[in-house]
Amino acid sequence: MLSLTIPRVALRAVAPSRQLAAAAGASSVRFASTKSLKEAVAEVVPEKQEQLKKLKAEHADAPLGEITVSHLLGGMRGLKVMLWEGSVLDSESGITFHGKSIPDCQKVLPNADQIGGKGKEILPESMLWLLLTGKVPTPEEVKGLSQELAAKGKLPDYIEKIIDSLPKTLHPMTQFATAVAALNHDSKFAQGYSQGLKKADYWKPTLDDSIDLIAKLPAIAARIYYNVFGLGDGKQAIDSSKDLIANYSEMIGYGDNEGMIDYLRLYIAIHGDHEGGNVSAHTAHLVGSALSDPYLSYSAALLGLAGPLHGLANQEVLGWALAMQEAVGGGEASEEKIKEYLWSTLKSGRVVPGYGHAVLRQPDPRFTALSEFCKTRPELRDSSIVQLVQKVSQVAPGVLKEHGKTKNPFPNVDAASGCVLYQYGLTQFTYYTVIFGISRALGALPQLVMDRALGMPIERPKSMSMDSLKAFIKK
Ligand code: CMX
Repeated sequence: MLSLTIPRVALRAVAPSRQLAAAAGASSVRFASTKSLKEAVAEVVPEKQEQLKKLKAEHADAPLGEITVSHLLGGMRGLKVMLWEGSVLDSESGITFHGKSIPDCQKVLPNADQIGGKGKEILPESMLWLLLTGKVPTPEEVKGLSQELAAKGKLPDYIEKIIDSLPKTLHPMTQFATAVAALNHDSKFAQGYSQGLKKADYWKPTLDDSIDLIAKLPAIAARIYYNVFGLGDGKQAIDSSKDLIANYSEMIGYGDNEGMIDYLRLYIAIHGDHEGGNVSAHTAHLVGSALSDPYLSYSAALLGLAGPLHGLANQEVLGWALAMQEAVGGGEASEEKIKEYLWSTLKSGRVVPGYGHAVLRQPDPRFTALSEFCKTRPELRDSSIVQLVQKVSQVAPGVLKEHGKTKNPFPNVDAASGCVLYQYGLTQFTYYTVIFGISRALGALPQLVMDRALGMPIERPKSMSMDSLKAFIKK
């Protein structure tokens, strides 16, 4: 493969390979010649269409299990009724992204060091590429994507005005969903559809809109942070030589904090996709199945993410952990005191936030990855709240097992995510789910592209009333 050398300077977004080639000869970062994300997706689409055709032809009638009344009454747990290409969640081993575990991804997906920045954690751009194409991108491909996102990252004036007009007291997630929905003003998919776009081409403007939205999420999130908390610079200072999260960090006032920037990269990369059945991903897919454009579909997903049993749990965890810290002490708290606190939560009829999962039956590998990150940084190793959260993760499974209700007594990702943000000084926990919201687009939107490429139909499961259910069973 051809090898190029480019300087660490801003390159414009369009046709990154050509620009990198143009810049060849200058010193410092080496890349391999390659393609744009859109070209890479265009290669994958016919393969996926062929795979679907075969599946339909050869296995259309293969049973995938039995549907019982308890499925209908129990939130459809375990029912295999959705196609989702980006990731698969195994109850024992956890999430894999196109077959790759989080440690695999940490080994093979390009990081900031490899594209001329600073940082060792997975770049969200790399994860996005993997989720969309199933392929590991080269550093040059990631750099090109980073530049494309930077070029598309600035918000139109009307979006800034909409966010600025919202009351500061409105929850940041409601603000986030509002701004994302309003971006559909410029949707290429919606415009193309109204002008008679052919079905075979639906995926193309869906991809354009998706990339545009992913590019703008950090600026929306930063504007909300600035308005609600008066923090960050309130400008959209997007530097095309920087990756998505380096730019986001700059906008929220963490541009100089290497630990925080790399933590945000890891956090956002590994929260990106968790197969299709979770509330946010499923919502994007469902709303998108009505051919709503990516902005509307993802806005709806964000509103699902804002529920306390889903994404909002990371906000809940931190409030709960800080109250515990006050009651029992920090990292030095005794096991007995932690147990007592856990029991007091359970006896008051509340759930222990950050524990349990609808699918997982082991500790969440995302929790493990974030905990491992904490070990690599002295400012986190020495943090009282990080230490307390780690200690609780050893004590809580025993208490939850004894309590006997939850099917999974182990920590999920939300148990660990907030305490690191808190330690780095991002103490506004009503903002935490917004960061999750930047992330989930990495998985939900690629599936929307694939749904359109595969011509997936509008989703319309059958519902039943209790009377009709009874009559059906009698028959
Ligand atoms: N603390 C106390 N009780 C719990 C519990 C917890 N952490 N997790 C589950 N339970 C209870 C449930 O409330 C349920 O009780 P009821 O029978 O009285 O309704 C019982 O255990 C069985 O629930 P389950 O089958 O184990 O769990 P579900 O699939 O119904 O729910 C989840 C999964 C995540 C909503 C649940 O474990 C929970 O509420 N956890 C705390 C909130 C949380 O951390 N959410 C984040 C999840 C990750 C994510 O979506 O990002």
